[in-house]
Amino acid sequence: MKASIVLSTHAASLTAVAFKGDFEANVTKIAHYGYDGVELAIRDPNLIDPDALLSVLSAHGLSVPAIGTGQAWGEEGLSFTDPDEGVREAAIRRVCDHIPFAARTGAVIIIGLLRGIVKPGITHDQAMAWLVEALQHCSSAAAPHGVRLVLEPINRYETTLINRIAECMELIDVVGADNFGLLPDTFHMNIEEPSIAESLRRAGPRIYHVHVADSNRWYPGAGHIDFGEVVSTLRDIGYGGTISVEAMPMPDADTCAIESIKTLRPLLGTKTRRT
Ligand code: LER
Ligand code: MN
Repeated sequence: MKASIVLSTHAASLTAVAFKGDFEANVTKIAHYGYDGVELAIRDPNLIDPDALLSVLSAHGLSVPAIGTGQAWGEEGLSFTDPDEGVREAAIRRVCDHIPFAARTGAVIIIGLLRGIVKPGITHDQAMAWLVEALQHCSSAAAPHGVRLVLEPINRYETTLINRIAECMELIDVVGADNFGLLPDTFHMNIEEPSIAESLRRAGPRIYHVHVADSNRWYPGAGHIDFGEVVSTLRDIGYGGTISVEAMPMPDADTCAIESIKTLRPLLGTKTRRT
């Protein structure tokens, strides 16, 4: 298993992103702290220069295991479940626009807050039907490029759609695409799941990416989640992907990154050198 940390390519209002702003300076620090990769939070892929980003990343030997899309919801209000058809279509287009860079980097595309919420006047069934339609569309568009998508169960205080792993597993069955899986986030799981280990076991091979933060959304080690159990459970179920730190920059971004890797590295094993 590898370790990454979330880095936004632009200034962002998302609170659980430790690094934003000067891309090269942040990448340099993250590599120096001992991470294998960076999860890139990208509001709009049309605003990035993929060649420039990749040249900085490869100079520092960092991979891109995942692309986060939530800023399109946070900053622009795009979602798969908005009552306005134009907004739903724009959200689908936005996800499809991420496919070329995801194909180049091998990143999974994360559907977190971009799924939306059940808006007033809309039934839960209607929102779910729009969600399934959007996920089927995006998964089919991504499949020929070898790109995978993941939906992240998010706690009840942030969305009314898919809070728990079990709900996401049902959704995965309904969507019916091999390149569509699940992203568990320990912060959300600590709120919603009776047992984090048991829910990870239930999700098994459909886990394509993992987010970690402690119970207080600070760095792993700052709260009461048992990361030894999280990592050993992931190992037991054969997870060989990346564990990505998505935590608040508390007490500051650098301490968050340093403390996170201090907790995770002994659990994950030595950093594998990229050649
Ligand atoms: C996104 O990965 C997430 O976990 C949400 O809570 C956004 O903050
Ligand atoms: Mn998350």
